[in-house]
Amino acid sequence: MDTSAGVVIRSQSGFYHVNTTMGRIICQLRGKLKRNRFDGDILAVGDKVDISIHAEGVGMVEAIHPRTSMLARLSPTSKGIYRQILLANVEQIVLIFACTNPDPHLRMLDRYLVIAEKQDVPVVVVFNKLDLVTLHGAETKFGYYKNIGYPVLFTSKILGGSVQELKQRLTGKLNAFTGPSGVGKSTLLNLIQPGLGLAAREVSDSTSKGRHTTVVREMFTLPDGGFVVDTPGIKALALWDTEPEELDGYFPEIAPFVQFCNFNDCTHRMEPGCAVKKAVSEGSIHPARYDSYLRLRYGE
Ligand SMILES: Nc1nc2c(ncn2[C@@H]2O[C@H](COP(=O)(O)OP(=O)(O)OP(=O)(O)O)[C@@H](O)[C@H]2O)c(=O)[nH]1
Ligand SMILES: [Mg+2]
Ligand SMILES: [Zn+2]
Repeated sequence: MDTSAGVVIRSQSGFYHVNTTMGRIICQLRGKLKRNRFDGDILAVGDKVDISIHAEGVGMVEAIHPRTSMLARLSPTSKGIYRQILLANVEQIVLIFACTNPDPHLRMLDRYLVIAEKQDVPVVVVFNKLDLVTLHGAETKFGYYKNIGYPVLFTSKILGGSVQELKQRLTGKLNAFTGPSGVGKSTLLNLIQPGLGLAAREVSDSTSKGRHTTVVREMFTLPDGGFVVDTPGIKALALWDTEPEELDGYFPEIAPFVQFCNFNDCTHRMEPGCAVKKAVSEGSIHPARYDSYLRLRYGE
């Protein structure tokens, strides 16, 4: 019997397509890997695995390599909270929102950014549907993400905009495309590689109500190298295991000010001598970001 290492490129109802040097092998999970795991996905697209090959093109997943990162969300089920892994070992998160129609939910964008910062995964922020607004208007409204240090691209299926730059930024990496429904994720994938958006449409997740067994996830190969996985928007905040004090570090423009607060345990709300509040009033920290920070930290 042969053994091989590979990457999970497709997952559907307990069957995993694993890319190996011997081609694509369709695998199931060895029973021992399933034991005592009812609270979340055991294996996901992007996972690196060791497999045994039993017949032509068919095998078993024997071991899962430790993950370097993951994009996940928490779904409530009748048995409790289930951790659904949208993409394991993600190397870049592409956050797509529309300039308008639908208007971007920037607090949701900030939550994604925190998830990415926590895992040290680079992000590209894309505002699509530029044709429905003016570039000047879009830059005034959303440009502050650039000042924080995130790459911000404005795109449009009609005008193009920064579609080519987006394509270049995807090259050579395992990318997660994510963002709310209707913002143009599939459309952008089609612009990058005709046919990709259509393929991705089939995997877009309409079962966001906590069912997770029927979802197909698949990794698509990009023309110039690299991969992209279209993932559903995360409505529920999947910020497990995050201590409130940790948050400082996940807001790159807030973090540098914290050391200058008067009190070591400053909550950055009402203390005198709070350097964070001062930075907000002086314009170094955008008020909307400060608001997102407070909501994440104190649930306000
Ligand atoms: N005006 C305008 N409309 C766009 C643009 N990009 C996409 N659309 C339209 O927006 C709608 C949604 O586009 P999709 O690509 O299906 O959006 P999606 O993000 O893949 O949505 P889900 O698959 O539901 O998550 C479609 O009617 C598109 O034609 C754009 O740049 N400008
Ligand atoms: Mg889509
Ligand atoms: Zn403070």
